[in-house]
Amino acid sequence: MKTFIPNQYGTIRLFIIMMILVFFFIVPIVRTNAVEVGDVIYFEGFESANTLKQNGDVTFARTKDYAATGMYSLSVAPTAANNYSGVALRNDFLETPMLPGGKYKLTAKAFSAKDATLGVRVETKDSSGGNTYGIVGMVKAPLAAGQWVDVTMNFAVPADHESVTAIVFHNDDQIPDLLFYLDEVKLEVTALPEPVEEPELTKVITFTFDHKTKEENLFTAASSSKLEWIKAAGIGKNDDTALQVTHISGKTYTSYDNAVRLTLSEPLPAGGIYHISVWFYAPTAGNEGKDTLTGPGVVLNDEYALSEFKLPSNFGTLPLDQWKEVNVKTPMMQKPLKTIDFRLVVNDDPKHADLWYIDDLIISQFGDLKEIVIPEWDLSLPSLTDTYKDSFLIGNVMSANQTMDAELTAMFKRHYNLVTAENDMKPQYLSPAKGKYNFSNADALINWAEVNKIKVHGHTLVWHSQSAPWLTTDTDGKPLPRAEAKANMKEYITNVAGHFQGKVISWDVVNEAFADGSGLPSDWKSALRKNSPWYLAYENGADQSKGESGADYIYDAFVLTRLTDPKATLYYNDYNETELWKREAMAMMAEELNKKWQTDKRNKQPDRLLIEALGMQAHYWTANLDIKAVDTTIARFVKAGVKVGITELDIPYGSYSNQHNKPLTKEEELFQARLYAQLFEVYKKYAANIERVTFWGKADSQSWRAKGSPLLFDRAFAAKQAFYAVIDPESFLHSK
Ligand SMILES: [Ca+2]
Ligand SMILES: [Ca+2]
Repeated sequence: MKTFIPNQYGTIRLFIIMMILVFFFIVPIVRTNAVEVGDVIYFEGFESANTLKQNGDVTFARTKDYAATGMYSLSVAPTAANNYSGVALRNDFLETPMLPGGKYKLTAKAFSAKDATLGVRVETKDSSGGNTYGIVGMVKAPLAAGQWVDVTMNFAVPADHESVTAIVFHNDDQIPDLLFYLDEVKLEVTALPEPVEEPELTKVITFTFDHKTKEENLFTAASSSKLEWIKAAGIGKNDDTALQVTHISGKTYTSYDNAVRLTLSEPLPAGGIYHISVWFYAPTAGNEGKDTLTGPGVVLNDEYALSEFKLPSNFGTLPLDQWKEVNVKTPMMQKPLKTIDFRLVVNDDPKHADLWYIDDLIISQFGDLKEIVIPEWDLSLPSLTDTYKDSFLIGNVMSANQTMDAELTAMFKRHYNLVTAENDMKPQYLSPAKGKYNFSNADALINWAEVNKIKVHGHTLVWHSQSAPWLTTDTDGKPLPRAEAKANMKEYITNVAGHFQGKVISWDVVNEAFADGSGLPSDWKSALRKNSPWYLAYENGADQSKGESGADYIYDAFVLTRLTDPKATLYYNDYNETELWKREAMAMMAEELNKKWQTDKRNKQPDRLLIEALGMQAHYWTANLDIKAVDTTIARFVKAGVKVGITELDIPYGSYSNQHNKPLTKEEELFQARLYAQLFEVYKKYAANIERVTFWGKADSQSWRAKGSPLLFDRAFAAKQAFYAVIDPESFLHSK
């Protein structure tokens, strides 16, 4: 409903000016909460700001290079390493969010200087809280070189879905060096959800901070603050009591350190959605010299790493000397709600109050509890590492923030004796800028591995993707001169491989150096990814008369790593490794560089290879996994004299061009399991040559290719047929 409400406090003069505006320029309107069909709930032309958010690995900025209208558009350069990177219109940043049961029309103008395709998809949480990617809406827009193209997507959000997460503009076809521009992004309501009765709020718990003896065991502060139950006239929101929080001078402002935690005497059950209302207050006195205070907000169950448990998603600010309400709805809790932390969101002193109060906390439950399956690892299953203890190591990925999960840790120790950091050891995280190294996440993971007697594989040192520009590129985005890139590589590898020396058993020294090609190369160098920033920098100043080329970075990377950490096994790692041209290129490279190393003066171990192992990423698809090609590839690598590692194994259902979106049927699960069994038959045959088999993910729900259900364990963490296929491939194939 659109209503015109003149400013009742305005003067007559202001009213006249407003009337002129009404007639000649704009109609000032006050929008009520109600939305109508035809309302535009989002518009971005990038003229004064950008409100689209990062999604995955992407560089994006407002630019004057091109514009569909006005002066500005948004340039977006996503990685080609995955199909989801790009920019997102996040629903939680919309003042009027998209709702289940609603229908919407997205329009945008898109541009690319080269022919390309642009993926646009809707991401939601379905009725059980699982993520969906593109099921609700998906278009693939062809972008003709040099033209602004209209992109339109009409979609309906199913009424049974829990929520809408985002609309994402992404590099669906994983086009290398994709650079596209967006302008005039608009989201319109085309149908409203059927009105639903708001479920009843059941009042669960209230605190007014007038019962110190009852409350002081429930509310605690960590090391940075102290708490006091204050009783003074008018101090509370509606009464004379409030909980006072004082920052202890000199202590950090980091996360929980500076929060107040409520530990519920009885956790609120899983399957519920809860409403939390609480009031915050910060007085001027005690907060002198501060910047604008950021927040406040709450964090559920100590989950500081998960954005969905940090509420509200838009924190805003806390004005001094005014009570401010935080009024949030939790997601459907998959685990019981045990703790709620109250805090000002930022970790830096100027934006965080030193003296603040909370009062009138009310926690209620929305509607009835839903029955949910709480995923649980079954530790009575046969162990993967025990099964393969005489054959090879069995690995999986972890991230630093997962190491706090005791149940996950127990499961990991049971099935895996090797860990690869899914992200924490990638160059962009370890060294975002020259001279800057950040080892804290990686060290947390490595300490966890050490405590649990799990070996660590280092991933990865030299890669064209997810690496900070300082290594290879100048501030104008041009390749550095060869000598400078060489010096940077030396600095990086010496620092990083030096830091982890003795803590990793092996390194992916160079990752994915080959292009996406075809046809047998006569020379492996001709098959390299020529637009890799490392290749370009090494080419910049290469003396061709001495046989130098961009390809030389590979040999340098291996030699530098060997000299820095002589004990580590050195891998070259790549995907599509079973394609004939690529396996040949990989093998030829290993053969040539290993031969070169034999006569290198720096080589103190004449019997040892430089590239000791070739990593087969093994990111397969059920529709076209060719078991024979896997066998042939391993045989070819063995012939090259190197060891083999299966480094990132997963087999989502379907194919790259026909991706699966639904849970697997019994037949589909069996089909996938047979492929796992056949693969492991091959791996066992070559056990003497295979160092390790690493899976890329633990449960289907946690996979980077989750929608194809690619792993051994399902969303409830239950063992799938594929697990039993891996445990005993021969019997499995015989019986099924
Ligand atoms: Ca514009
Ligand atoms: Ca009170």
